[in-house]
Amino acid sequence: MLALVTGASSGFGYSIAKELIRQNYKVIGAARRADKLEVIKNELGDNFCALPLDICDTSAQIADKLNRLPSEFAISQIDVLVNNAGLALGLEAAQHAKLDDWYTMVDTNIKGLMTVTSIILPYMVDKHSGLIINMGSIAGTYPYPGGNVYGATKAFVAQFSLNLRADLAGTGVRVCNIEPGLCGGTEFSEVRFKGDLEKVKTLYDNKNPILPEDIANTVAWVVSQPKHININRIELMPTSQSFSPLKVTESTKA
Ligand code: NDP
Ligand code: 8X3
Repeated sequence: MLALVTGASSGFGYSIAKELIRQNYKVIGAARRADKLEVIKNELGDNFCALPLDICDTSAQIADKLNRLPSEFAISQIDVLVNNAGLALGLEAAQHAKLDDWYTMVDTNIKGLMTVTSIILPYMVDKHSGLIINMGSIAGTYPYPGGNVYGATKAFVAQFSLNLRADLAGTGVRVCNIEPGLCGGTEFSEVRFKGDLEKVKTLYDNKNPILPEDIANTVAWVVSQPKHININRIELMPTSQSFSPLKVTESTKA
């Protein structure tokens, strides 16, 4: 069995690659940082193929890299695509957010995911088999202050996953959207807070968040389901996370 995991250089992607290899998969691990992927290859061995790749590149550039992989990692043979690469930038209210950050989130979480999917999908349809696992987020379902474009990109991922299912009816290709809440042990918040480690620490301290291994276990469970079962979506939170009341402010005078 062969899997392509995007965002494999850290966090969930690394743990997912490790778990799938433990389950006898071969894994193509894609991310921008070649040095990180090389360290992971040294750890995980020959069943891991490091693929330095920016999912924001053009479809032709990405397809070209994927087509040059060694035959045992041929894209025509990919059984599982884990569209995990993604990021949040900033937690400011929309009126204070940076437009460039918004564009980067859209380019990565939406357009990059679409590009990789569009390259791999025809091969899966041709062999009447395949599983696409998208990494959504609770931010795609529940609004929160500062979640603006990040949450909107994950709402796209959730609806794209369901619409893919509609299009793929009868093809044997399955699609699942995993929607985690607060997860620690990744670079996610360091990226979101642009290196402000104090903010990162405050967010996770004493929260007992989900860990990358938990997400890897979730992926392992999804891939272990028999082919006649499609897990449409999975939403998971740490027990320490739940919901706030709706906010009501005093009305403003014009
Ligand atoms: P990390 O920052 O640890 O991992 C993100 C991964 O995406 C890295 O491997 C990074 O590698 C890769 N990546 C980012 N941009 C690109 C790009 N343009 N091309 C290729 N790879 C890219 O965060 P997580 O592991 O936490 O996040 C993984 C996914 O899970 C994301 O989609 C995130 O939105 C989602 N998620 C995270 C949650 C959390 O609380 N941590 C909760 C819910 C969902 P590199 O920099 O080397 O390119
Ligand atoms: C990341 C989870 O709650 O920080 O997608 O948006 S959250």
